[in-house]
Amino acid sequence: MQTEPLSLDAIVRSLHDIQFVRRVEYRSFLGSTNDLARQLAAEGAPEATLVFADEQTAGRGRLGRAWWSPPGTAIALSLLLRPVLAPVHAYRLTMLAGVATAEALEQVTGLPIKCKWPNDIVLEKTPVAGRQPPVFKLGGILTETSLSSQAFDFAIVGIGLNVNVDLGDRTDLPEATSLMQEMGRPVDRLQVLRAVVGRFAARYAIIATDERLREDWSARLATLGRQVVARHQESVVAGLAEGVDESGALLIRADDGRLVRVDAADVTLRDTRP
Ligand code: BT5
Repeated sequence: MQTEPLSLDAIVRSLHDIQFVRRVEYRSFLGSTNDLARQLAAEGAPEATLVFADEQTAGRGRLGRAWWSPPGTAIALSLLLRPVLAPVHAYRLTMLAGVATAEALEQVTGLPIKCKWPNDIVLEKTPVAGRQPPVFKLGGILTETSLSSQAFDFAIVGIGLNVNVDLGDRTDLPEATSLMQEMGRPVDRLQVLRAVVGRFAARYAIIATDERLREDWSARLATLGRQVVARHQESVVAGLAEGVDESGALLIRADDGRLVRVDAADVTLRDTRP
């Protein structure tokens, strides 16, 4: 397994021709890159400050869930942004990060990378006869925002990716995979980082006007056109995932014909075998 730590120098060098990044903060380990980015935002750090950690000891997912980023093998990064965007469009940041990351991973590995509503980066594998194709999680996105008087004060887009992570011992994460596991060899983390930041920068430059963003994201959503179950707290909606609206909500055609708009939930593919 490749567990080489990176360094500030190596990261800065690999991003040298991507004009977007204005400051890089590298830590060999820290709690959560999103937390450090938030602290830097409060101290006035500029837009496009990149925080990168070789290991996170308290990486976070949504709803206070834990995100595992073991040393020297994963990507854990946060981008501090100060978007000129109406807060109602905040979800565009997660869509953008999803599309950019999927495009970047596909470019580096040639694997067919998909997104999974609302914030996952996944690999879809060949279906077993008669069953929905299995979806394996390669990474996740955690977008956090701070608003003041109807505008963004700042936003933080956190991206966690299993690049060379060995999930062999994590039997509690049966639907997780890594690029190394799928490629059968380690993948250069700097190459992945460079591709992700490059794709993100290109799309972020036009975030307010990018009319293809929702379309490109929808086209990559593993769950669309499939029978799904969306669960959030006590509520369960089952049906056909028909699309996503402008605000990123999932539109599910329930079994009784109603179109239900789902804002926040965990979605699983529904097993429709008799
Ligand atoms: C996510 O949450 O998928 C968002 C993860 C974002 C992580 C990045 S790393 C950089 C930045 N700093 C942070 O502190 N966070 C961001 P969610 O959809 O809630 O999924 C969390 C669930 O994924 C967990 O409850 C586990 O089941 C599973 N999980 C945890 N670690 C995993 C891993 N390394 N690979 C695959 N699945 C994992």
